[in-house]
Amino acid sequence: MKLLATSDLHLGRHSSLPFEESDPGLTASAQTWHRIVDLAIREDMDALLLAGDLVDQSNRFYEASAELEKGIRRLVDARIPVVMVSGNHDHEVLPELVQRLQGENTPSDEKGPSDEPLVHLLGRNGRWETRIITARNGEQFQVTGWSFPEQQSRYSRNPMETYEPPPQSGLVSVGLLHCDVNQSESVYAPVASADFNETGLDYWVLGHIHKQIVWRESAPEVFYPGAPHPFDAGEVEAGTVRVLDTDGGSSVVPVAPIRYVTLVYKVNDGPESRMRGEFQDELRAVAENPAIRSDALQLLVMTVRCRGTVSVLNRFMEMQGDHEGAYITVGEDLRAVVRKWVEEPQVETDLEKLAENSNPAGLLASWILHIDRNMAAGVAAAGQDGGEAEYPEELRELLDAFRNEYRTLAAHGVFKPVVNGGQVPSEPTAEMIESQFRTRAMTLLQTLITQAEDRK
Ligand SMILES: [Mn+2]
Repeated sequence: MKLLATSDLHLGRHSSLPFEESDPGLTASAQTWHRIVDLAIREDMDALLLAGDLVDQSNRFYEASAELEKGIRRLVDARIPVVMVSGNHDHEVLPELVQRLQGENTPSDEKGPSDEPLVHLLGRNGRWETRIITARNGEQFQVTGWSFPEQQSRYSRNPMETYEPPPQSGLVSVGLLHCDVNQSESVYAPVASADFNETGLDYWVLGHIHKQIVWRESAPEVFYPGAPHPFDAGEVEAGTVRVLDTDGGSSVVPVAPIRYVTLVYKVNDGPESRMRGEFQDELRAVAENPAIRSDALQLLVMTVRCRGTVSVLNRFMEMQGDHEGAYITVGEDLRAVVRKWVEEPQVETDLEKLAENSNPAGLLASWILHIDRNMAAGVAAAGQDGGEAEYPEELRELLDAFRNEYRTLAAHGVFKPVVNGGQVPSEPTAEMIESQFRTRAMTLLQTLITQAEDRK
């Protein structure tokens, strides 16, 4: 069996863009939802598993629910069962929707081999429930799920406390849960990753976190598939669904027409046309990345961290300045737009060697190396979902001071509104702090080196 797993569609919500977009459909998560339905039908998926927050709270009663219903009806017509639990955004609308579909959730053109419904909402009102489902290919499998109580968008207890392994059936078994893993203070059904270990199931499909996270590889395989449609620049890992092949491994399939990407770009000196050409080649390489590449992809929203010497960066940024907000053609049907340029000047020197000195330049060099190592290890965005990045005491203190400074400046409206669709976030991300601190440290280091050379 092939089971398509996803969550957190937040139908009704739009992706934020740095500039006016002529095609509003591109930013709507509904577009991605219909692509998921197309994929399920085209690739003969045997069931669709949905782990909550399908409809965004703020738009729940109107067109968003209608889009969900349209897609589910198409799946039902293709005889693909849909199994879901509700999350903290759709706890009110899903019961209503499933009720509406009841009685008509067998295919519209022909009656199925049995009267078994094809649309399932499991674990209503915070009670665990197990159902045996007949997949599209006729095979049976078992799903155990828990839904947010209808009246509650917040739930501070751990739903796994009341979990009981379902009776052994010999069938492939899946758990569905919208929950917050390893965040014990969360008000969105906090659970511990270890809670899934002895649950007797084959898979756990979790919802709530928008990036893909695999908590356990097998027996059971426990994962957040992540949101299939990204909403802002913080969601670089959203944009995919997961396909579980019960006869062997699972795979990640990109589905979103829009992706947010952070690119670390080394700017090389040269004639203007070559500098532009190299940048475009780099964007093509991003689009070819298998984690991103798909026929569905239409727009890359880029954060570009430019590296190079101060003079080269100045030239490159001057060139880009003439084209602020311009869409860049990357390929047929694919464009890119840069939401933010970050200048990260580098000195033509061996940082490792410089860091061996105990003078101010050596100290600056060692801090820059620390930041680079953490960024390379992907812990730059620490404090969101990941652990804290490891820094020496004095650097951590400086970064904290830098963060406070940012808050004060943001509160006084000092920053140009260039991110988040015209909003300056009042709270900087760890990544913002680290890269801005790095830029300042590098500029200072450059000054120290120039002064030392002048003295020679
Ligand atoms: Mn949620």
